[in-house]
Amino acid sequence: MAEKTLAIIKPDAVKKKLIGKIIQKIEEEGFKISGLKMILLTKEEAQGFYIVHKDKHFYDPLTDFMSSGEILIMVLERENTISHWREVMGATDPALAQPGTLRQMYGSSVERNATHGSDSPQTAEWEINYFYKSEEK
Ligand code: IDP
Ligand code: MG
Repeated sequence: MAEKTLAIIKPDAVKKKLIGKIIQKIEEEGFKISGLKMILLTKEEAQGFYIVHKDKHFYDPLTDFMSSGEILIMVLERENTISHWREVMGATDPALAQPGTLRQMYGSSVERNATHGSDSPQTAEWEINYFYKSEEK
């Protein structure tokens, strides 16, 4: 079974009408999109999703941002899904991301960096379960 990752198009990129360009890149990179939905997180849901960062200085503004507008949630699959998606996104800070990466092209700050990707198989499983609970799965 192919490795899965959770990918998110964040509120900044949705507002900038970048959904089409980002999904085009996802398909060109050989990912299969095996789940996709648009949702608006509550502050509490954003806090739950980013609970690993609860002690970081950016937790409160980050969870405000992530609940500030609709986001597109996707489950992606291919070979080396997790590492390849993180490569396609680029570094967390768009200013440090390689040319041609999604965050370099579409991010505007370390917080508003257009996309999310899981960082390990364990995290991917937890994150996918967070958004695709029980009967929906
Ligand atoms: P990642 O998204 O590249 O895995 P993480 O360190 O897991 O990066 O951070 C989660 C998210 O928190 C980032 O994508 C970004 O939106 C935000 N973030 C990370 N570091 C900072 C920071 O120093 N200032 C503001 N926001 C940050
Ligand atoms: Mg992370």
